[in-house]
Amino acid sequence: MREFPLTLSQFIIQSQAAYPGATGEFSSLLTQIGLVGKLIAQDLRRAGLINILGATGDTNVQGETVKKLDMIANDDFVRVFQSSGYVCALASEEMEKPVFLPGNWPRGKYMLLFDPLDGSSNTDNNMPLGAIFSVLKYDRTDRLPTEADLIRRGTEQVAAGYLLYGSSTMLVYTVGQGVYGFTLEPGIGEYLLSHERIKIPDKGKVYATNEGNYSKWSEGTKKYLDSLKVNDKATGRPYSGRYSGCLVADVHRLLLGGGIYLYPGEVDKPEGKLRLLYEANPMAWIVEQAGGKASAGTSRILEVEAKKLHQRVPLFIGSRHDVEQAETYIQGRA
Ligand code: AFP
Repeated sequence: MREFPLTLSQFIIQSQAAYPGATGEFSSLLTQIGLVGKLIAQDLRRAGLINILGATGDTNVQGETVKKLDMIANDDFVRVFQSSGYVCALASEEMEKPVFLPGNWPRGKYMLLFDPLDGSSNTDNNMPLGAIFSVLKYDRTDRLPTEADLIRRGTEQVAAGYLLYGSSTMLVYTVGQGVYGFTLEPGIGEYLLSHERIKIPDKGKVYATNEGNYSKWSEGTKKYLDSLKVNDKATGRPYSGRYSGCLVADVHRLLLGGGIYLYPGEVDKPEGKLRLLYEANPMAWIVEQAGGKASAGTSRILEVEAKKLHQRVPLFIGSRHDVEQAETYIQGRA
């Protein structure tokens, strides 16, 4: 009989069997993420042909120009999950306030936080894009959730993952039992298991960062990046620079090949650019589950105290050795 890789649904059902108490609601939530991925991948394949490129002229809560595809991706997430019956709250980079499903709507015990289109500056030039999601559980029955219920530490996530729209469309996620990657087979419209138990190399030879910001970094961060450029074969240096402008694409590369991605704080923006709840936390959990590390420079990302929904945080993420090296320089211990 032909050997066929497991589909996402088959894998989730098999994994669910390991949780006797599982209701299937959680499994279906992950399948719905896959649906959103198919919808956006479809739009991206034709982006140059249909009028969804260019900016809407609006700006999002971050004051960034919103490109049409950002809003299409955001609407796809909201539309799919509003009618799914699996969630009770949705929070997005593109929405100042969360969406709370009304009491009379089909609701579930999960809250979904997401960046619907990561790397949106790549929209017009056919470079990689992604989406990042984080799932929290809400099991109170005495009241509906509020914004405060969404603002939780990364250690409280029950699932985290990303969609990568690259040469192929991938869904990569963890529920705390390792990291699994699925590749969309467009011919049959199914995600097939392609990367089982992803393990990030303990040390890499690639760094991903926007060096245009170098002059705004702390002395420790500058010294760290300078150290990666020293010509010393014994320690595998110099590293190669690879930066796509899309966190998902850059971290995916590191997850498979090792290395470090850094978006440091800056002198006038110590909190950095990336958002804690729906970018750093989910990517941090995935990388830790793959054996890597994710730091804000002086603390573990997953333990950073969240205070605001769109809170920003510096991010150093990737191979354990590389992140620890970065921390040594940043903390002045090098
Ligand atoms: P956009 O989605 O606004 O393009 O931001 C993408 C991102 O959050 C992350 O995916 C990139 O690694 C980083 O920002 C790129 O930021 P710079 O353009 O400042 O390097």
